[in-house]
Amino acid sequence: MPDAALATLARSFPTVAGTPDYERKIVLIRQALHQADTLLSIAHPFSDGDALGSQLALLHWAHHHGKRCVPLNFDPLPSQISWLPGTDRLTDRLADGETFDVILLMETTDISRMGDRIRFFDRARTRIHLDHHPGLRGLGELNLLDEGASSTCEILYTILKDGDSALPPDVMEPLYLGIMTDTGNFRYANTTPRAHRIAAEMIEAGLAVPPFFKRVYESNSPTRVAIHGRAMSRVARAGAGRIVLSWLTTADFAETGATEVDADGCITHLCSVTGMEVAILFREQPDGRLKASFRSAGRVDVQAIARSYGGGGHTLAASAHLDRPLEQARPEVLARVEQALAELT
Ligand SMILES: [Mn+2]
Repeated sequence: MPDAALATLARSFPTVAGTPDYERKIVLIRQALHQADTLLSIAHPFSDGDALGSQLALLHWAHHHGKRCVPLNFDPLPSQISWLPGTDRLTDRLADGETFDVILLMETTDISRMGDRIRFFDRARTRIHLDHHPGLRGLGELNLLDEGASSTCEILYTILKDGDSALPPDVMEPLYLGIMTDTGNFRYANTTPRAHRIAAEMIEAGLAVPPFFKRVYESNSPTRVAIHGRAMSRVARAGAGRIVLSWLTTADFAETGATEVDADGCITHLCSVTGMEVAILFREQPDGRLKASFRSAGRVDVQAIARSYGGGGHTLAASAHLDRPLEQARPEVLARVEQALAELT
């Protein structure tokens, strides 16, 4: 293939797995990584298991190959993933004028979330963009945007797993964590045969699943369990059982000693109730405002509801902040959700 055609292919997006173009890109990215002496990676704000996992896997892979690798990461990590080896190497700054051969933009998702962090994109000669979110634009000279992949870690695994030999444990383990957390422990719609095959390869190579499950899903503090219990104890239904709601007050946080972070995920308990179409969790915030979080089972666009209150999110998960007390907001929001349900055919 002539150089110009190869460069056009390298920039193109999205790329469909299993096609010759996909295989060519994997080879091109591998070559670029092997040729580089210095690598930089960057994650989206408040990195999750997939963002962190891909950064740490690249970090350890680079060290095995004698390369310098700097993982840029700017925010505190949730305790469920902060135990991964290598997090002490994360940094939020670069030396003035330091440049790199390659920067990897992995799991950067929506570029608007990066803020002024995009200034770091220019610190390298070659940009490689790996992601699995739909509808993204390729930002690199080499783009592998694979909407069929469960996670960015799955894409990175395919790149780093070159030949029959297994990846070293310190490269494989963060990749497994990224696939596990992005698929909700192999439960969500992105739990594909490919994701399972890669997990199977890792288990064949000696990865032990139970410690990962324990560290990610069963390492709660008592205060976290207590605040979740408060939300669960108040579970109520409305709209003929199709709306499931609960709430947390500032008194709940004071009495249990729980933090805002402890309360994360409370709404998933509401989603487990039979017949739920929309789950709503109200949380009184330390600043006196009220946060309303929404989840949809699939038929109601909760992003539209959140947006009507100045919030946002995704079709199936969204939130908004309201400047009124719980007693006033609760019936008002319920009425709006009931109206959205009534509009369903
Ligand atoms: Mn992801």
